[in-house]
Amino acid sequence: MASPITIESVETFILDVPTIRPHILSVATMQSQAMVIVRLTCSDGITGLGEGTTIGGLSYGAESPESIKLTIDTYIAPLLKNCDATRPGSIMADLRRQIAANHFAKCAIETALLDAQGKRLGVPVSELLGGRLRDRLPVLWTLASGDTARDIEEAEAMLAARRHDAFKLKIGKRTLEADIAHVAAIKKALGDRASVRVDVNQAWSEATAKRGLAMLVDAGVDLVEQPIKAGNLAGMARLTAMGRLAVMADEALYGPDSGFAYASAGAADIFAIKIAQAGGLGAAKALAAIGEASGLSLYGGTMLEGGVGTVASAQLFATFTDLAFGTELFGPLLLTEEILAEPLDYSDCSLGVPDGAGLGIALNSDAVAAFRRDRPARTTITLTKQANG
Ligand code: MUC
Ligand code: MG
Repeated sequence: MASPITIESVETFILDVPTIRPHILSVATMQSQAMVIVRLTCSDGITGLGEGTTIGGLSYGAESPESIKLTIDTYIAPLLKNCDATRPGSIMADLRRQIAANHFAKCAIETALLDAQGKRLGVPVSELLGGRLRDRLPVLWTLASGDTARDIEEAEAMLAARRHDAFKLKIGKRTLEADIAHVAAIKKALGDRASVRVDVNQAWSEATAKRGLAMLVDAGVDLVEQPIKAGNLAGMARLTAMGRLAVMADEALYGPDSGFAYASAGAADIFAIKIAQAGGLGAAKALAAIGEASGLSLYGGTMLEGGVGTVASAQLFATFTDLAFGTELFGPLLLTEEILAEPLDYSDCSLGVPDGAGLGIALNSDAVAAFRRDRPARTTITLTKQANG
């Protein structure tokens, strides 16, 4: 019998890459993004890449870049020793049994396992997940500079370049009146040329949300994302039942169980599917199935991952039947540096899903070396001017 293919090494490192402008959410202002990259090397010489990325350190969720790396190095990597690398499903089932929560870390590992297995079999990851139904995904852009005029200018440039024709606005940090004025001005400027949506990132009380939803409808907004606390399922159900504006659940959906609870309670019209928040690609696929079976619409979400996590998400979203609200897989475009060897294909308001084996991507080693948090410190030599005479 041939000896099994095992995982020989698990390398993790954090990349810190600046954003092209401050990205302002109700929970954090991002000036850079920290991405945990995982590289598995298997005994057949095949490598797999994965990414675990969150937003704003610990301000968005329970895992930070540092904790994702620590979880993988200290707890997951030892469990991968001697595992059969050709069976990603079985490895993930074992990890779920032995490690509670830590969804982002698990997602990074599952992505790397699937990348390696896809390369081994010569098929894209989408084909390991049931098979893709499309080769391109609609992609919106988030306007989050915090300045109305700048956001309109940014949106006009995107429309002119046909890079995006749908925009998500981050609100909830200012007063309701100030937020609505901001949203209404942007929608008025863009008119029917663009779909405008808002994401409150849980910042409103239910009472504010009730007023806010009516005002957003009047402003011409198409949907509201996670207006109130994710834990307030009954409140989300009441807002959804108002039927004024489509309500999307995001932070609430950390896996199939929460999806089932939300769907059964009628607590959303749309599910934002995020591979990391859900606990990996398999868990995200199950979450999407629950949404679809419940008659909800799907939306492809992001944690503003870089190229690796974005492509992993795209490989899964390409298998969805319904993607009525498109995706927000623009993460790499928010960063000043390209960390992939080949930039992704963003054109015609959409992203091309790579069709090479595995994820179909490789890292740009120079960019990785330059942006690794653990790169050797640069030496600054200070020359002191000698006093004359
Ligand atoms: C979120 O809550 O949706 C996704 C796009 C963006 O601008 O922020 C994220 C997080
Ligand atoms: Mg959101």
